[in-house]
Amino acid sequence: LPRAVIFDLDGVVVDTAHLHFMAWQRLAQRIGIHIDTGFNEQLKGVSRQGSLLRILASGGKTGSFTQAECDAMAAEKNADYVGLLAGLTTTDILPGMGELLHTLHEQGVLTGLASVSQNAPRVLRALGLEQAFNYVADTRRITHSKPHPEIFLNVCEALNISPQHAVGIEDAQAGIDALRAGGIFAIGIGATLEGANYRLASTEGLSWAVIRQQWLRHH
Ligand code: B16
Ligand code: MG
Repeated sequence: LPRAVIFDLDGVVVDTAHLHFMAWQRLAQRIGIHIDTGFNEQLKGVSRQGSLLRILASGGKTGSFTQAECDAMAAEKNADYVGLLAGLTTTDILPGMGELLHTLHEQGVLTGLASVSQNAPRVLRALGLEQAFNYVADTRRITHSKPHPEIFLNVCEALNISPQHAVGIEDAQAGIDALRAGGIFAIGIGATLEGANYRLASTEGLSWAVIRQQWLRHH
């Protein structure tokens, strides 16, 4: 059986994608770029700077701003996003995820968090989950973003287990690709993900029993 379960944050433990989108949309609008919710799918799991570059590209504005202007825009979006996070409470934990974390601890299965969000500690605090993980990846120490496996391998190392003994849960294609590249059993949340070992439409059906069953089916 797996010895650790590694969670992505946004889209797996909590849904803040709509808040990221609101903040990006306001920023984009100010510089004359229109983005819609379909485009937002492409921003999931992508870092702050990476997201800004994709938005500029979508509006044909690649190279239109200096690095200082880009930094200012990213900071503006983040201030807006942090303001929106103020409304976040324990009721925003996605269905089943509080129970799953609880069961894993009971079963002695280690838990890790592999989020690229620099706001992850703040989000965990708002959800009352700051003590819920055995290890939370420190984004400042990660140099390659997903789909590179670095963040997941970093969590495995910190938990002192090999990737073959871990399960990862992701809602972004870049995240699934990162898990596969790292040799970690990948569970995908979302209908359109490719390459996951097992896929569910939402977190609702995800439990330790399901993880165990899928693990045994593949091992
Ligand atoms: P921040 P995850 C990701 O979180 C989000 O999916 C993505 O939309 C966001 O741009 C990224 O974090 C960076 O967030 O601006 O707060 O550092 O899915 O890796 O938990
Ligand atoms: Mg995510």
